[in-house]
Amino acid sequence: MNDQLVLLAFKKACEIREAETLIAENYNKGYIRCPVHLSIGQELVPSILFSFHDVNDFAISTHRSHAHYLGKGGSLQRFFDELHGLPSGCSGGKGGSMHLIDESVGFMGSTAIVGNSIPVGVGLAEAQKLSKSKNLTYIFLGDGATEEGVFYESINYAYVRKLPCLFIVENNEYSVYTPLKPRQSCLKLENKAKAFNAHYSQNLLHEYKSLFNAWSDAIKYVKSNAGPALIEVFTNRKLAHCGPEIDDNLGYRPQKFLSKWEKYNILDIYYKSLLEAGYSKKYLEDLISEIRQNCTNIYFKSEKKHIILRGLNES
Ligand SMILES: Cc1ncc(C[n+]2csc(CCOP(=O)(O)OP(=O)(O)O)c2C)c(N)n1
Ligand SMILES: [Mg+2]
Repeated sequence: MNDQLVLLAFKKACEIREAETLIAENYNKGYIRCPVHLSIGQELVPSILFSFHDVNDFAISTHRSHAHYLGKGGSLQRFFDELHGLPSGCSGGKGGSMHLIDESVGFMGSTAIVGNSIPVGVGLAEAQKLSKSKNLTYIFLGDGATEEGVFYESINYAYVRKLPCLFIVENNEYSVYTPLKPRQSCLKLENKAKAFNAHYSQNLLHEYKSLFNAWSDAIKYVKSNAGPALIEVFTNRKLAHCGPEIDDNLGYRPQKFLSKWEKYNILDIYYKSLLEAGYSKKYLEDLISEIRQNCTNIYFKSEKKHIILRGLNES
């Protein structure tokens, strides 16, 4: 991964963090009426997705899909408009946070029912294969979704039909408040993926370079007609499962777990690497300010449109 690609990934990660922070900061005004599952802390996967940007690849995602939509290159304005229920939103303002789509960049949709978009992704990959496309389909899911029967049916079918599917599992170790152990008899996703002959790799502590390499290998693998690949990325969501709050006071995640992830903030990791690569602190700080300003302008444009459309008074 050369320095330009690291810079690109850093910029995307900053844009996603900023967009999510704006939503969190403004949510309680009540202008966004849909529930939001924010992915602050989980920007590694979508930023690496962006470094492999190809609008002809497809992607599908879950209830926590903002970052995947943006990482696939989805329009930021239409995203904020969607959250504000506007007709100019990416789903016409009728879907909200959990039903994002931007077909122009291959982001083919996200849905609220855990596991339910997985077979849709497999179907998209089958269509690619049948039409002799050279592209692939990304299927984004969480650790909880690997407990749905359809995950196993889908990965099996993808192998049997040798479909170009790349499953990316963001394992934040929680399904709402429940950790992995009381949920799963076999904790190793590696064993489960390999049982279905999927090519497997994992990323433990936000090592972005090794994720980039694993991602590149997985793309080559699925494009070689060998069947699906699965990358498991351990990560951490910083906020509550749903909504803009920090809920660490509830105590469902051990302090040791939270402190561990404090050390692996992906924005800090990228920043440090870019400094080491010779980019100046001023250059990086200016870049962050520019991204912040741009996101802020776009966000408040949506908010304003919402206020006008609904005839509300500004709070
Ligand atoms: C079929 C189904 N069961 C339960 C729910 C309620 N639910 C919404 S998100 C979620 C947790 C999913 O966990 P995971 O797949 O690990 O994703 P994360 O929220 O950690 O990103 C649950 C149980 C649902 N939406 N759909
Ligand atoms: Mg999870």
